[in-house]
Amino acid sequence: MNTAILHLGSNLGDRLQQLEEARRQLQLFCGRIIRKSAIYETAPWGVEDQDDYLNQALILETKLSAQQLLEQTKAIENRQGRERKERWAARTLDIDILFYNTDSIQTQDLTVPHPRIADRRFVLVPLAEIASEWIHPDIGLSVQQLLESCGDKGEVKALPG
Ligand code: A4P
Ligand code: MG
Repeated sequence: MNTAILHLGSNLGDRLQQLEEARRQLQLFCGRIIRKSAIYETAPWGVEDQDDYLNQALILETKLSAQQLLEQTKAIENRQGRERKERWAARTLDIDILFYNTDSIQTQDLTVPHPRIADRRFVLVPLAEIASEWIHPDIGLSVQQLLESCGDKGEVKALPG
């Protein structure tokens, strides 16, 4: 069994419903969600002229390889109406693979750990809620340490409940 940590994002359409449907399809096609963070409302990062996101981090136990997991998560994004426009554009659903076991993977269509984890509070805050002691295999620091040294000041607030 493998452990993958995923990050979900949505800022188009019914954002809560998109995240819920993503979790349902992940359980159906990819494995078992063993932990999930709260859902956070976050200021858009990168391209700032767009609506706020909802973001959530998940720990998934899976029998899929990292490549198979990427294929399945892309299929889930596509079924949920994801359109690929310019980079960082608004989207119904984005599923990023943050970590896969302690692997470092670099192929044409997959980079793990996800390359921009350390720069983004909208990733680190939900991630620290469920995996604060997880060590970034390339940087050698824990998620909590990455959060403490992150210079991003973007707003990240947990939704109530
Ligand atoms: N890819 C490579 N590595 C991975 C990985 N570890 N996980 C490839 C997932 N995909 C990976 O992704 C482009 C390609 O990256 C894929 O074809 C896949 O093979 P995409 O989802 O089509 O495009 P994208 O998401 O626009 O690009 P990118 O560079 O992945 O953007 P990010 O880093 O996902 O950023 N602000 C807030 N507040 N919240 C957000 O969730 N998200 C983004 C997107 C920008 N700003 C945001 C948020
Ligand atoms: Mg993405």
